[in-house]
Amino acid sequence: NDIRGCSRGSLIVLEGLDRSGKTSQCGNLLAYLQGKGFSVEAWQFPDRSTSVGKMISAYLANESQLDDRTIHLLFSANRALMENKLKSGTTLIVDRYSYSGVAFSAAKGLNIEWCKAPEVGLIAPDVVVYLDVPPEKAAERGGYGLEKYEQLDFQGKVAEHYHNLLDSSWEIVDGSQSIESVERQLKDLAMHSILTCQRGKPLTNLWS
Ligand code: NYM
Repeated sequence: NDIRGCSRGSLIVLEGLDRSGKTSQCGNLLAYLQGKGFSVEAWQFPDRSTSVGKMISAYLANESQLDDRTIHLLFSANRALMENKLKSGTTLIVDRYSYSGVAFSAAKGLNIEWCKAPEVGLIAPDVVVYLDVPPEKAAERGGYGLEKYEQLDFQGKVAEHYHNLLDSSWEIVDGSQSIESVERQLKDLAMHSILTCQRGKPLTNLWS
């Protein structure tokens, strides 16, 4: 059996605090899987290229003001449907997903069930990798403080909400290790997930 054949792709999500290393690791994983000959794309939420994404970007840059519920719903509306891509055999590596939506909005005090509601029924990831970095350590990594939410006390609250959301299906990777070590673990997790999907693991939905 050619493991690169056209069964469905895997939905691999990376989550974590700001500056936890998600974006670089997504790039490395993409290159690795492409090198292996897989059909794979890297996506990122918020997707700032769309018109809704531009509103989100302006909000994060403190160039516009929106109330907490409105920005939550914009983040939600920004999450494109992935089903057709996955079914066509393409694996998606996604930098942030609904869990960011819930963790960041809940950290502002919004009701958790209300935060989940607009995304009930979205495709559930096959694997969620949480890059675990203490907020204090992430804050040392530079570039911090340029966007809304990038403050130590707020990130501490976000971390608490992530920890409330995670369940036994999440893979927690210690993001304080060397880049190479994190990379190795991500490759193994991704390969395992891709193979499981190719063997017929069904798609499921979020928050159900
Ligand atoms: N963010 C991201 C949310 O508050 N809700 C969401 O649904 C998503 C996807 O946007 N601080 C926040 C987390 C980040 C910020 O994301 C921008 P990034 O990955 O830094 O571009």
